[in-house]
Amino acid sequence: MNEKKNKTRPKPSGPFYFLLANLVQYNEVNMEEGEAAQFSSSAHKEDDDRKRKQRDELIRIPASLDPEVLSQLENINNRITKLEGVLLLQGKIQQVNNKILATNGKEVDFEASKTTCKDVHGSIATPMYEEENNALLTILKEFNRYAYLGILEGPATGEFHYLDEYHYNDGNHLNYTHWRKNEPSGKGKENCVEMYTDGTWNDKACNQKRLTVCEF
Ligand SMILES: [Ca+2]
Repeated sequence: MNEKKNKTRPKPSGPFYFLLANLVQYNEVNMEEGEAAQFSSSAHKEDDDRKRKQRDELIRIPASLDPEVLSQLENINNRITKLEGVLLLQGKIQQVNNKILATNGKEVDFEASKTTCKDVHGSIATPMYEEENNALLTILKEFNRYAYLGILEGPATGEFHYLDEYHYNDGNHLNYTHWRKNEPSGKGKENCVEMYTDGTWNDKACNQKRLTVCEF
């Protein structure tokens, strides 16, 4: 077992932050378009600099200060919290740190798992801390199945890295591992990583059927 010390927490993620980011972007784009239209109707070129400055100032106003946007966000947040409560109550999701873990209950190979998660704007479960490993373990125990993790071997044999850039931390080195004794053992022939139903990890060929668990 090799557990390195945690370095940084993952960035905020999940449905609420996704919606927040989109709303902020939407509001800024609207302001930009409105101002741009105003510019095109202006015949006074000498005012351009002043108007551009005003425009820049307008764009810098955070959308989060708009009472209507704030009200919408609060409403969305309340509804998401209620939905999360229902899903937690039914044991459909695991919530840990800023992540939500969920499975569709299906067993497919690594590439298919990766695609399934990406299609729903998530990624394969990638435990970066012990508590995240435990949350995933809860799902695996419930289904009594192993699952692939969002970790791959390479480029060097015996070196493992996170699948996508969202998990990169200090380069792409793993900041947490939970290998079973004598693993990884594939010597370059087992490029994927699976979690057993005791929470330990094993490097494994990527073509096995494993439970798809995504994180959001
Ligand atoms: Ca192995």
